Amino acid sequence: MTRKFYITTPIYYVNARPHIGHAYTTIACDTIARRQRLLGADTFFLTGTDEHGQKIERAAQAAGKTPQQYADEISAQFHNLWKRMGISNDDFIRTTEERHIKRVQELFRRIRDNGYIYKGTYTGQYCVSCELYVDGAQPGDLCPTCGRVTETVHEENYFFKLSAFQDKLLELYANPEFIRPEARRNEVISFVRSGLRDLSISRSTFSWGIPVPDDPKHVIYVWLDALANYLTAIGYGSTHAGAQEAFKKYWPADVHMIGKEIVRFHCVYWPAFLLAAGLALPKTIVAHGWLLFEESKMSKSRGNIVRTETILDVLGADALRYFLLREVVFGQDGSFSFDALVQRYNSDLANGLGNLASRTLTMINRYFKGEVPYPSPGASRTKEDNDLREEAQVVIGMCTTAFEAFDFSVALEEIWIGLIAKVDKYIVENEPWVLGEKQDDESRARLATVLYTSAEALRIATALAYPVMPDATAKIWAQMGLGDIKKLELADLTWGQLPLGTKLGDVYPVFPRADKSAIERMQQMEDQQRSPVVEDAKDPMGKAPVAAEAKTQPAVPTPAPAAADGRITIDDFAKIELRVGVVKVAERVPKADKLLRLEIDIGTEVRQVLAGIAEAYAPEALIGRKVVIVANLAPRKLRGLESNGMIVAASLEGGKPVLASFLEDVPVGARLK
Ligand code: ME8
Repeated sequence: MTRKFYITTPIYYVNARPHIGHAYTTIACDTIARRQRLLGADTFFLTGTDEHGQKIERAAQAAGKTPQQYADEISAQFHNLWKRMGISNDDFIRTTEERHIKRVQELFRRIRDNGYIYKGTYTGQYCVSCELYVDGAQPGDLCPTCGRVTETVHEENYFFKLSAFQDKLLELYANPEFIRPEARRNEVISFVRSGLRDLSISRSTFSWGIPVPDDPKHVIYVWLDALANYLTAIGYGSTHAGAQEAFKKYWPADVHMIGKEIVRFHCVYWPAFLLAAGLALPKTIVAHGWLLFEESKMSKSRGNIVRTETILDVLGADALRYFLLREVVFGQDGSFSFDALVQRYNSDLANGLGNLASRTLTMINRYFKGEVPYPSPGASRTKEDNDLREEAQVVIGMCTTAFEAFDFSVALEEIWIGLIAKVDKYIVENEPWVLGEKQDDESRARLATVLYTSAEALRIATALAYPVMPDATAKIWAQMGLGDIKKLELADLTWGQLPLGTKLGDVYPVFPRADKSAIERMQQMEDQQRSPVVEDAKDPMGKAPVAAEAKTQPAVPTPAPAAADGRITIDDFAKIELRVGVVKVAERVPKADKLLRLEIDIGTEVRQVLAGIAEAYAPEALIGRKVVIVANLAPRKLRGLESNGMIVAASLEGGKPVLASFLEDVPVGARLK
């Protein structure tokens, strides 16, 4: 029987236009869904919009629209954006759809019939922006999640017996797979251990929501309404046989992917609702971090959002997908900047995968009339040929493990550093362009092996990168004459499957290099859109005290006096920021014998550094090597190129530099002190 796989994004509130924070969750899910399809799973990928509640009602009012008109407009923006980005969702649910409304009412009835709902009076504080009851808060207190002022609510409500589930929930969290990563799991465990109070699950002072069955003065609490989408979209509560089948097949969800700020709703309330309804629990809830822009969470009320469309217009969807998954360590916060985006695009896509594809395929066109050449038999292969083959096999395994653990950045690092950089080096060392000029049989045979080996490694890198960059990899696949990449059977991917004699398709560059004007263009497009205010007058939720994440000015310490013998103090040393970086790109600087131009990833960004080490190190040998860089050195220009940092090296007699390195493995970005 075919294995099923059901994955969901959160459904997005329709009070804000989509930005790249939303795209981030959607891209991560799309990547997993595409990978699962290639692995043969019957995959269902769900996303949609969250349209009820006081927050949306007020936002619509402020915009002079009915809530439905307002929700229709913004929901369509999300829908259209995902279409434009080629997101492969199987359904898009809106909580204002009839199918959802009826099925949520059914869920409410079931929980009530099971004895977990009672009527009472709620008096306390409520955060409209998070749609969260803030237990224990006093009038005037701020929401602990978003920092906005809470409002006092006093109303008759239906309550859910959340307190009855404390022990069951704690038992559930004993399974480390249930909440990932571990930091979030610990957070939830400590929240639940501190005691759970019953939860109000209806509101009666506004009407934009789903009426409580048999008591329409109340609307169902928007989080119960929204969370239920994961059930209703696949047919829960339907009377149609087809929908019931689908529900039986897909529930429980394999992965709920969410941002870290909505962990409590998904990991405490949601499993408790499901337990109360007697339904199975999702297998894994994965929480990712935030995308930061200008050092705080990208969000509408801060006015610091970056629109996805801007990046699509200038660099395309695959560039954004690659950047977000490669740059941000999944589970942690990560910064977004246009500079870093363009640097990564050029170094990893234009110079990396794009360049590998175009040079390998162009040489096959030139030297073998566009047909994949026959390599020499195994016995005559060199150690380098065999090494590359083995490395490719290792990368297939490592990449699989990393994707399965949601370590997207590690999976991509494996492909780029573990494989693409090594093929580049292999090509440079084997100089197929020199072999191609010779006519003797031995050179021809070697050329065939070198180009076959490079093409086979390219095929494997392309297959592994497909879930992250579906569009560009599909083009490379077609250029290689391999047909439709969606038909690839990923579970069987192994060295040696490239059919000999395959006729290549048309070869053209997939990632044209971006110049500096790309950054300016994107910045201009955003500046025109962005509102300069922090408290958005049009945003009824705009009471966000930015201070919640604003930085306080550090106190300036009095410097300790320097020693009279010229030694420096620890404070002087602390001024030098030494960091571990990894070399991504290395090339000679034309007409400068000693200089190499390096692009070095230091964890938070990729830096261009010029280093006078060309006489001691071949550029190819440096790719993937960890180095130490002085990260806070003022930039300077050498040969017209800006150098942003300095590599640390010992200088031997005669001036030969030797790069500082480590015996143990050290993470990129680590600070030396
Ligand atoms: O929370 N960085 O919707 P939402 C990373 N409707 N991810 C971000 C982000 C950022 N700066 N900003 C938003 C809701 N997100 C509810 C969910 S589910 C039953 C109901 C992502 O539109 C993040 O994944 O406020 C967050 O969880 C999601 O957008 C939804 O945000």
